[in-house]
Amino acid sequence: MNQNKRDIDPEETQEWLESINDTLEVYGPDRTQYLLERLVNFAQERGARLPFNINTPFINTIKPKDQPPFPGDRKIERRIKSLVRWNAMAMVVQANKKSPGIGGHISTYASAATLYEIGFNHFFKGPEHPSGPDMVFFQGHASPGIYARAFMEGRLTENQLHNFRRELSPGGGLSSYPHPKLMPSFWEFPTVSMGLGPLMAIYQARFLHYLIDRGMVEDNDRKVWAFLGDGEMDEPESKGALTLATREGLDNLIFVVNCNLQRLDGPVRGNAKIIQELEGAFRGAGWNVIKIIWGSDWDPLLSHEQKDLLLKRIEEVVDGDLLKYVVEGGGYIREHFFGKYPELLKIIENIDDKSLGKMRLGGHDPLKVYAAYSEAIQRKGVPTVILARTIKGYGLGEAGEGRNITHQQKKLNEEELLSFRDRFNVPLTDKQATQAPFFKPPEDSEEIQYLKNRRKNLGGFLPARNTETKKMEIPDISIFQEIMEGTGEREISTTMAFVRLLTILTKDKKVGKHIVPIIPDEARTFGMDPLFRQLGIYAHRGQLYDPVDSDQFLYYKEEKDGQIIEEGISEAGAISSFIAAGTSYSNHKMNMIPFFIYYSMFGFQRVWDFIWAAGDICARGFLIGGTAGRTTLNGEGLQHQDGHSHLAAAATPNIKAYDLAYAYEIATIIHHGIKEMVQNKENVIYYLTLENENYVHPPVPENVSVDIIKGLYKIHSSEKPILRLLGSGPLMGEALAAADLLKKDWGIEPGIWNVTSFSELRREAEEVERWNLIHPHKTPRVSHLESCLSKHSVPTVAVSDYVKMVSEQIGPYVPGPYYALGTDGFGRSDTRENLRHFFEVDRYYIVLTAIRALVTEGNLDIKVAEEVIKKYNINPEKPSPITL
Ligand SMILES: Cc1ncc(C[n+]2csc(CCOP(=O)(O)OP(=O)(O)O)c2C)c(N)n1
Ligand SMILES: [Mg+2]
Repeated sequence: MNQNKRDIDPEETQEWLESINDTLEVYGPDRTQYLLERLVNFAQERGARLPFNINTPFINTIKPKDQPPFPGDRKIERRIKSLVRWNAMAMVVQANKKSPGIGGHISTYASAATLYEIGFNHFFKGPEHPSGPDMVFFQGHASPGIYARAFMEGRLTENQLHNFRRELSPGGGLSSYPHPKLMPSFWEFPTVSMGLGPLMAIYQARFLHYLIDRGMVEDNDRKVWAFLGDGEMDEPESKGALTLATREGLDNLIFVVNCNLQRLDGPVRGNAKIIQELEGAFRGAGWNVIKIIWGSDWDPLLSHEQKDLLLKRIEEVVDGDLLKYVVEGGGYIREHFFGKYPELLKIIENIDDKSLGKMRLGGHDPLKVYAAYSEAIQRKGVPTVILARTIKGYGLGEAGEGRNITHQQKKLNEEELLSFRDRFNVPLTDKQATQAPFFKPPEDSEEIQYLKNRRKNLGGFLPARNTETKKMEIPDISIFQEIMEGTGEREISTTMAFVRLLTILTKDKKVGKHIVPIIPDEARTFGMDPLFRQLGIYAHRGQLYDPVDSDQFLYYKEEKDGQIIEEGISEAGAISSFIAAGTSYSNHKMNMIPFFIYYSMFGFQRVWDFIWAAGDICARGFLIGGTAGRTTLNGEGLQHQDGHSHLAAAATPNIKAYDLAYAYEIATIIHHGIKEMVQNKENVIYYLTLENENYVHPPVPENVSVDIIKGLYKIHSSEKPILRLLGSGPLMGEALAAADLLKKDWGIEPGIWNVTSFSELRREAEEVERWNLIHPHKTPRVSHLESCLSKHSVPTVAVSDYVKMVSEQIGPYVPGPYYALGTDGFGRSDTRENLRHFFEVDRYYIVLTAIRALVTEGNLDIKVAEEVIKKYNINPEKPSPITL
């Protein structure tokens, strides 16, 4: 509402308002909305350009008269909540007393307690609920409160609480934040990297629809709840898929944004109103927005005859003012908020300063929160966001309530502990309270009985992560026979080989339906478009139009039970779908095998934080980096050519990364990966880079599959071993060509090996070395690298289409001198041949490096190196690709 527009004809205004009022009373809100929209459209059609007003007044969305009755026992619920508050605070205070600096957060949960408690007591469905459990994303920094509740429920011991943030302590501890990896039967959704939670929650809700629409799970009205910080909403990921949520009709999704108006350093929006800004964004995206700003204490004021003036005053103030009111208290509020208009002072004349300072806000009022949740779970067709106004550090008083330092508050002095105890009536003596002990009422107390009973009715405790999955058979590797046999004369790329493999896999009776191909608008680049028709593109609404290519066999086929998730240009969205599908074994007790196929450069580099979270959440699946290799993807230039994703992959503990040269390697690795994920229930993610260079793929040699999986297998042995070449992925061809040149031009026959994974080789060698280090009296173990290469301590030249550090990973474990060639530096566009020369990874540089290595060993004269340079026209003045 534009407050600055003057009312030039109040009488006419009144008539309009009255007629709207009549409609509201007689026909209700739907008819009222219809009429208002008609009016606006009517005016717009006649040329009036009326800007869309995205905001509603800064008051609660649900009117007191529309609030449902509260079904709980408010007194007992308050006592339970107070004890959870106390224990959450005590956990952090104790942890920091024992080890100063260990961290933890008091203020986030203090602000969110009511939001969670209403959920726990009345809404969140647990694991034994007949409909299946809700999926709840808890705000990461609120973890002490969630632990404290689990303690009250008898699910965590006092000792575990003592070891909050001390996971290496005897008996184990509690992880700082929600980490399924670290507490696999407790936490389900990692949320603490801000922004990932909201996006992942949207895609979990969408994946639930996907499974329902494909007939793979029943529609049991399960909900996804995401509890988020208002500061967190500034992350681009947080708001990045809001329109997807409405487009997909995700009425199974509820966001609860804890609007305490503060983030870490200070106000989220000192000069404006974050709640209004978020309302605009969500409404604009089509969400159902429920604001709970003011608590019941405010209801009488907001229906007072001066309500319009009060509303005007409410609209005037900014969040910075609202925060000041929290800190300064009743007298200040009277003077500075109400005092601006003397008429407003009248409406609070019967409220003393103390009571004024304690007037409850919406997010701390169980009735308001209950009303909002009730509406949210019933709302059909659209997702709901609840914007709940709270106070950060609620109850901490002088120790931090609403203050700028509150986020970092980890210690309370004796006086502060006593006032916290008094504020929440915790039954502890002064002496006890000053020690900040944990407190749990006896098992037969009203409180414990009540909360257990509530959870029993709702299907058990949560968070609780499921680890049981329906069994699924997997096919024998023989289904990939044609791929293993090689391509004969035909030249194809590894990408084409993969697409063939995926086609075979999706047709398989055992696992076919469980394969989830996920593509961010790149299917045609990878030659995957034939799958559109064969598998269908998932679309919740089916295909409402006749596609432009409907007359063709391979048309763009969208359908309600389509299998392909075509994500559009959102790698962050696609990886979130991957995470949802890859955790289906836990969330839906059913294995789904996601293949996220993307432009390799826009994978790790762009969404590594999500990939890290995928490790935390124990997701399983395949990441397929297509058009990879800095010189193999040749025309696209600097921003496209990936030469370093394998470095990131190597540093991500649950990722098994492979850069593959031949079709049979792809079949071997993918089959093995499926076996690990489905049969062995291992939480692994495979990362495969595939390229678009065409060449002939040989048939699989005998007995190499185990070595392919380990990362290294032999292509060719030398009669007189003095040199070894290691080729990898698309540069295997250059390694083979270099071997031919070495033999033809210099009479040297190197041994040739194919590296499928530098990082797997490195990991195993490291583990073996570690074991040998701490078991000095046992027979030393031998790594795969050592068992393959230790017979001859000759120079090794390794080449890959990635930065040198990728192949250098194994350097320390390779016997003899080790030389790595790689593609360090920014990419550029040119022919493959020119690029490989530019990056000094082509056959000629391999030969030169090999010859030079033999010179250094004393096997050849330095003159030979000079001859190599001359013979192959290597320009000594050529600039380095790293500095250029
Ligand atoms: C991606 C990311 N950046 C920064 C942080 C550090 N951080 C932790 S909490 C916090 C402030 C959170 O504010 P808000 O989202 O409003 O939550 P509140 O505690 O106020 O409920 C920040 C910056 C983080 N966890 N993740
Ligand atoms: Mg906040």
